[in-house]
Amino acid sequence: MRHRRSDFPPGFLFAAATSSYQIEGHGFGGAGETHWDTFAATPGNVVRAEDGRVACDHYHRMDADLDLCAALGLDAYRFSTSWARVMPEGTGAANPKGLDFYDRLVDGCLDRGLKPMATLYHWELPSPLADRGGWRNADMPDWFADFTATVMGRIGDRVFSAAPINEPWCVSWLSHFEGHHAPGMRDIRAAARAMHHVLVAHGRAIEVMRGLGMGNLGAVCNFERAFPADDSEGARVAAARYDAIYNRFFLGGLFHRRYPDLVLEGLEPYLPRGWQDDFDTIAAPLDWLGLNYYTCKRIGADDGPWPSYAYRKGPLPKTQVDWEIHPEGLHHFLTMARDEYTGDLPLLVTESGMALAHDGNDDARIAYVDAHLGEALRAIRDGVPLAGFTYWSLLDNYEWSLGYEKRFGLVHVDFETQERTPKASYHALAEALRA
Ligand code: IFM
Repeated sequence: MRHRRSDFPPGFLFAAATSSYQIEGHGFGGAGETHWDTFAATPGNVVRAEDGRVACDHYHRMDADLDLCAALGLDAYRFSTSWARVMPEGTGAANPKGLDFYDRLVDGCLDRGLKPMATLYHWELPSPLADRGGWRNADMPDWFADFTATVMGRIGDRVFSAAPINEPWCVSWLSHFEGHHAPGMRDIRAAARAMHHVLVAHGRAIEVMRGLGMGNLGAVCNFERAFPADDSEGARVAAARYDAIYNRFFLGGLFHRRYPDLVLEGLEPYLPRGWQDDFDTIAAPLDWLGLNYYTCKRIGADDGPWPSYAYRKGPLPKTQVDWEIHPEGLHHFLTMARDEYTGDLPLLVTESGMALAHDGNDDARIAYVDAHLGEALRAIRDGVPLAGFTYWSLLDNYEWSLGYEKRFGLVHVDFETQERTPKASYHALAEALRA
């Protein structure tokens, strides 16, 4: 790897990320059923109908996994807390084993000199809440606030940082408009409501955590560069609309107290009544913004109803999940966020990584990480207040509707034996961080 820790400013944080449902094993420790369990059990939704009941068995192997983080030389570990593990019914009584688990996880990080970076929600909605409409229900922010109080009441005194919701676009648009993630809906009204409620829930969680005296609170959004697929005016407009929905709706709410016109033109009739009054909650001041960035998309015009765009194939080399590799997009979003939304607020790359088939050669992943570190450095040189870089993911894990075969890990996981084997990228990153 060309880039090394010493190229970055002192105190710059290097981390790796995971999420609860993708690694823990939801069949263990009294976790409640989630909408991902039933989504996966429904034919056609997930490759081989795989689910997260066992996953990487991190529930029983937490110490070994944290040892891997420490041996890699990381400064921080980004994990998420499962709502269904902590509150199996979604509301009401907490599961003591679930709280104990996150308590041990945080202490396990601290014992190893790793800063625990918590995300409250990374997609495993308790089924009883899904039964009540999940993110479409206007009560979700209150339920989420209760969950926040419960879990952060236990670990909030020791986490280094916290963010309420990972990737609001996935929670709402991907899951309620495109139907690719649980609950698998394809409905514009459901999507509009979910997009708004997710942001209100974010704001309520921030309020609760501030009330507990916690600091270093942020938001984690995902970004995809949108290129017009051709030179036509139709493609230009379609790409701008894609960019507004994906990259600007959530930032607009969080930092400008409004939603982009290019999104309201399609979604406004479907937003919940009184949505304009929620921006005091949504735009509660933050201490940082986290950016998850992986790829770009080619967007063409489409004759169908709003948003009237269609995906086209792009020319760049692709990862195992067929995503184009476009490292410059990371610099684009770091500067765009700073210039148009966040100003001096610290930014963090909270996810960057690639899926690569396991055939023993990990060179492409090493090159991917190196190129993205290079773009992060270029942004720092251009004055972006970037404070850290997080690789997704520490372990091969459950890649949602794609099941277990898409391998994002620095560490190979044999899902038959649960044996962990650090890959060449793990060793290359360890070397870069040591140097
Ligand atoms: O695996 C996911 C993760 O859950 C959220 N961000 C993107 C990753 C790769 O698809």
